[in-house]
Amino acid sequence: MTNLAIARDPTQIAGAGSWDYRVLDVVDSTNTYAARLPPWTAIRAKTQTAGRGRRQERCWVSDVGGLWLSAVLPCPGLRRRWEVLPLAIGWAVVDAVHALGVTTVRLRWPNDVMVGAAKLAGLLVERYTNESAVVGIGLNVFNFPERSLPALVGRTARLADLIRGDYSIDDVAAQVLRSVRKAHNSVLESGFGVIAADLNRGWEKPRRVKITLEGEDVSIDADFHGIDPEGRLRITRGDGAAEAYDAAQVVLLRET
Ligand code: BT5
Repeated sequence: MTNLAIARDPTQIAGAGSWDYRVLDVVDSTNTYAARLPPWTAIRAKTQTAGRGRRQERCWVSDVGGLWLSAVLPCPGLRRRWEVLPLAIGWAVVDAVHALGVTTVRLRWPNDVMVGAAKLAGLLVERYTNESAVVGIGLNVFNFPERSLPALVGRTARLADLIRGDYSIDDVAAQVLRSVRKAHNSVLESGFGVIAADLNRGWEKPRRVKITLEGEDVSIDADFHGIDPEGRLRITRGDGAAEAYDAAQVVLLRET
């Protein structure tokens, strides 16, 4: 376990790059709350009553002690440019957790932040307007999600078990917001190339996966080969034929 010593300076959040950062006690979903707020606003709730996952039927357990954060980002220019944002934010959260001292953190396509086979964080990126996107980040810190949802036993990780030291949820938020700004800058300045290359370098490839595609009942066995320049999942099946899918086409990806 890493020991963490973060400076306790309250301007740390400003140091993350002039975010308008607000902490609320309870909301239904920080993403819903942030939907009409201007870019560079970040909302953290101590708890959410209806935290949302990436699909309608999936909920996000948001008990006290976790980081439930939504950040509004400007998305100037072509809409297509920003379709890679969910992956770029996944990269950012891994970058932040890595900077906090957890070297084993990794991204499972498209945007589950994992330590081993346990989920540390999940992301929900939504576009409500042409000009901006809401980036929702749920990261387990001091909370116990499996106490609220026993089905999660053995399947979640939390920072408190990975890094020791005197730090707060706001300290973690500051680091995450810093990395989110870094990822946003990278997409703005050079498109997705830099982050895509970094992600592909970090992934173990090929890796056996089981995939359920939208509209199909049976899952397929495949080899994972990372992402293409648009961020789509690259796989091959038994016959060796290469295929690519975007995140909306894949209901479930399991590592086997
Ligand atoms: C996600 O969906 O992983 C996206 C989670 C995004 C949550 C943030 S919190 C701030 C913002 N406001 C919101 O309302 N949402 C965002 P998905 O890939 O569909 O995974 C959902 C699945 O993760 C659930 O079905 C559970 O199996 C599992 N899960 C739920 N709560 C969890 C938790 N606290 N830690 C780890 N896994 C969890």
